[in-house]
Amino acid sequence: MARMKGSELITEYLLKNQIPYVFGICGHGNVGMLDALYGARERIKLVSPRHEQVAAHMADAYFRVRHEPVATLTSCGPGSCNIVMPLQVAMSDSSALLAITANVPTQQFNRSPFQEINRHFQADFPNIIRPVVKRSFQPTRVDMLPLALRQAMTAMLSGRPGPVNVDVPFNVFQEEDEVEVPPAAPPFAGQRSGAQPEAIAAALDMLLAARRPVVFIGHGVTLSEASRELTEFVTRLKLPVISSPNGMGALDMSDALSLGFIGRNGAYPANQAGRHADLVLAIGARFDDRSASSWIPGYSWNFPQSKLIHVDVDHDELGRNYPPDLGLIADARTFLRQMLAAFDQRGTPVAEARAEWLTEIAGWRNAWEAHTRPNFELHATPIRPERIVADCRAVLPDDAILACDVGVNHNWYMQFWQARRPQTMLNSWGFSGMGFGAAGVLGAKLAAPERPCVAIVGDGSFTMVPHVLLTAVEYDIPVVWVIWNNFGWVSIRDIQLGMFGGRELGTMFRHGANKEPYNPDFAGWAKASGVAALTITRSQDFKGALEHAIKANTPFLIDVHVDAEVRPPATGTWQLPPTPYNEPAFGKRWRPGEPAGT
Ligand SMILES: Cc1ncc(C[n+]2csc(CCOP(=O)(O)OP(=O)(O)O)c2C)c(N)n1
Ligand SMILES: [Mg+2]
Repeated sequence: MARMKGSELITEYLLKNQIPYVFGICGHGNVGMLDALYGARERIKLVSPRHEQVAAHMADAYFRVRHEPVATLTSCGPGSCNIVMPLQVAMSDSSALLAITANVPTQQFNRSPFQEINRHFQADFPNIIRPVVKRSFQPTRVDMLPLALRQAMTAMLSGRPGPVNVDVPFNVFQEEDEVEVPPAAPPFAGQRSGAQPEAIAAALDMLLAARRPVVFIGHGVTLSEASRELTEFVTRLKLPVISSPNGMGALDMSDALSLGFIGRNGAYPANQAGRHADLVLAIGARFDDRSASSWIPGYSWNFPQSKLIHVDVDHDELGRNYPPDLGLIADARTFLRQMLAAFDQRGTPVAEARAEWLTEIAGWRNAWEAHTRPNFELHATPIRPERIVADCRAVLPDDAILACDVGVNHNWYMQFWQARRPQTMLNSWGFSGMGFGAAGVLGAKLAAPERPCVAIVGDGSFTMVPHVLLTAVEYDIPVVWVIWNNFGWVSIRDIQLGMFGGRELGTMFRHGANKEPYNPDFAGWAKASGVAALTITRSQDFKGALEHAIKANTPFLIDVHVDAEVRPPATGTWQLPPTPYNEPAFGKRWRPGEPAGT
């Protein structure tokens, strides 16, 4: 036991869990915590961006890259309300961060002091944040902190990870008590669950009997760090692999067995294999609407004609969208190890049984390549989207990290990016919070300082968090932002064109009597902030600019003017009932034999 302030105890507990950073913004509510961080400033670093949203996206991205958590710190009231959206981004994609929020002093609860949320209950911030975190704690005395901190850290990192909140009243930071720093939480993925042996045997029976099997991997495989086991398993059993965005790279996507992403903006071979499979083995994937063509049979999947084995650590995901024929509650890596061991014991050869299916898939792949590849070679003004994706792949090393933002720009990367390694492509998939990529790239770079970190950000998304420029300069974080500048919220404009007969309103940026396209001079804006910048209007110039930006090793923005009228080919669908989906106008579904390009 030692006598210490609540804020000192929190700081010591962060350090005990080897948390190197707090991303946070000051306010009168958390100055006590800042004071303790000042005392420990040689051991833990505060990074203070210009908006709380950015702090939480940074923490989320940091975890996705390292699988080690950091904390955020926000003040009472508005400051903490600003992290609701990014917390749900983390929650939807199972990413961990410890959100320390400040509250008003307990002595003033219910008196409606400055910034108290109290119309229904005292110091009610936990009620605001409750749906967007795994758990919220509100210790109201210093002697309640050790238990709350230990439980918070454990809840955040165990099972399916996610954000957790500790809401601390002002006085609890400041008051002292005789307390002990609790033991560190078990490290992330230190405790793993396996499947029942009988279920493993049954899964293997089904896989070996299948004629057209396919594996569908999601973030669960990435989180479980099962890349090696997955690669060995699918290579030995000759299983083609479809990936959700956050599963990308768990199997090197240049591998012949990798079919890419599925759904409206998936790759044709993935949708073809998904809808023609007789057995789908889904591991750590949840069949959300965008990777299941809104669950309409025959587009991406064909359940119940196809059999389903579904493996997940979270029982809530089994059967949410498709009832599995065999459900296994297990950690992905443990499951794969169990399957490999069981396969070794059986010694059944699979090569011939798979030949026909793999040949069929190769045909779909060839048709898709023949359709799409020519556009990757084209130079055009304004720049064709494929060109940006191709040049990024050509320039970036395999371990570079791509922080993707939201919008049609993201659809192109979903469809065509080849992630070579796990945890190198960060996506706000489940919640699609604009600003995730632009802000997250800062957290990614702090997590992997030696690797190039590039954000692909729409012009609309970037203008939601333009102050990220200042944080990169203040903390010397050499990231690259590629602004995918199409002068509008084009993904939403395309919905208006496709589903509402072209009644475009509030989706393009314009000014003046002639309604000319409008955006700020992004490069000028960056330079005014101390960030190096280039504007690219000719596709010939982009590759060199990106190479230059990465070599420069300084915060860098490249404003790239991209053609808003070239749409990614649809190979599945995405529907919003009851609005009719006008296929020809909005993402025409491509079938082989149709001409290249749009
Ligand atoms: C915070 C937030 N607000 C609104 C949306 C809805 N939304 C999804 S995509 C999009 C437009 C994105 O525009 P931009 O970043 O320019 O990308 P583009 O589609 O033009 O490539 C909007 C407004 C969202 N996902 N997140
Ligand atoms: Mg845009």
